[in-house]
Amino acid sequence: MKKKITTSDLAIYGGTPAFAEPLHVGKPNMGQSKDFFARVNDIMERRWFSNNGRYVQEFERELCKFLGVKHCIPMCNATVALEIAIRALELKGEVIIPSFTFIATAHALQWQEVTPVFCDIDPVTHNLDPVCVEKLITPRTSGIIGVHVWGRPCAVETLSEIAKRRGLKLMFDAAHAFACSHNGKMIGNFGNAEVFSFHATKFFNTFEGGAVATNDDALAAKIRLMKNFGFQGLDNVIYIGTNGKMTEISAAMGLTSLESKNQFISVNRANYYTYQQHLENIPGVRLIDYNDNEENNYHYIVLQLNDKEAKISRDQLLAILSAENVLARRYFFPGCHRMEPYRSYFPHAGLLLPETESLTTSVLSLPNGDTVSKETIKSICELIRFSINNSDEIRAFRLN
Ligand code: T4K
Repeated sequence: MKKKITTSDLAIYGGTPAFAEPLHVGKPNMGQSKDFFARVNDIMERRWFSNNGRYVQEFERELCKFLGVKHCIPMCNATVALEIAIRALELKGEVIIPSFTFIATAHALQWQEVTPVFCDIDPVTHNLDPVCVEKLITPRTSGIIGVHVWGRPCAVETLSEIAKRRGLKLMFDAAHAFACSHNGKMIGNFGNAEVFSFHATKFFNTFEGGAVATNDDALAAKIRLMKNFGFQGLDNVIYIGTNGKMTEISAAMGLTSLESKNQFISVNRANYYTYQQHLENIPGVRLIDYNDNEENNYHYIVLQLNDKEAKISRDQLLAILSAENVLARRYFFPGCHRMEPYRSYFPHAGLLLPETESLTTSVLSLPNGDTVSKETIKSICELIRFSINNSDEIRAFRLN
């Protein structure tokens, strides 16, 4: 990064961007490519590419071992995995979910004509607020899907108690939470089922991929059939099914990624603390916390901005950083309830979602992973510090 000295050096005013190349949030983590290519060569030689091949089976065994769960069924992506789990659990009518999530959580329900009912979140954990959940239960409610946002576990026990007492199914969208734990138990073991994403942008990837984890044998058997068109045996279809299968190449990537997961975590963790250190004492800026007594993947570096204290809005900061080639992301702006078709179906949903509305305008995800050096982090933090310390001048210059 070149030295930024004055406001007029900022790229929003025509200065050269601080970074020559874009710094992306979500740049994939990669294990050892030689181990991956060895597996790929084997796949090519044996000409077995899909349909529960050797690598997918091995991947499933390794996942189960790591998570301490009975079943962790690999799939082509988490969205299809969610759809299959929702169908296998026979969710119908209404299902309560947070609006503060990636749109896939809502779409997986709506795609099957189940209505997502958007619930507000706890401003501290960013996860479903159980008090709001309880208020939204109606005779049409069949389940709750909590999302472990940023890999930080939902209020698992309270949600389980509510689900049990009200006769509801409980699922978790654990797309962010691979390699995270709750009360010493790995995520993947809670509710009726949990769904991981192994998308390229996730902590742990199989290019595209996902999995449904469950300790329920009957549910797992049903999910296995549903992800393979409903086939039981060669010529016998017993359920409506779809194609949710993971390819052998993806499983090869998964096995390779698994071998490096501790390395991914230690890099992410070190980066997280470097950000913490360099963002200290900037007015209105804090990073989300992780509970160091649990397993975390530290994949998400989430800055929360108090615009009154910082005297600059989240979107102004985003514009400044983007111009410098720091491509931070506003996950999950504007919230599912403000996206179609939900904003047309429920135009007033925001009135019941004050914490969601506030959070979607105050958080910013920053780059992480092994392509982000300590020096880069320091420079990103300096840009943030400079922007906030000089917010009056910057605003007067151009931003509104
Ligand atoms: N539930 C939750 C809570 C989720 O967050 C997600 C996915 C799902 C369910 C569904 O999981 P999957 O069906 O995808 O397995 C990205 C991802 O595509 C999506 O998987 C993820 N959540 C979401 C949070 O982020 P976009 O629309 O932001 O993607 P895009 O193309 O803007 O890329 C994100 C960033 O990553 C960019 O800065 C570029 C960078 N990138 C991306 C790819 C694919 C790379 O550097 N390399 C790459 O290969 O959705």
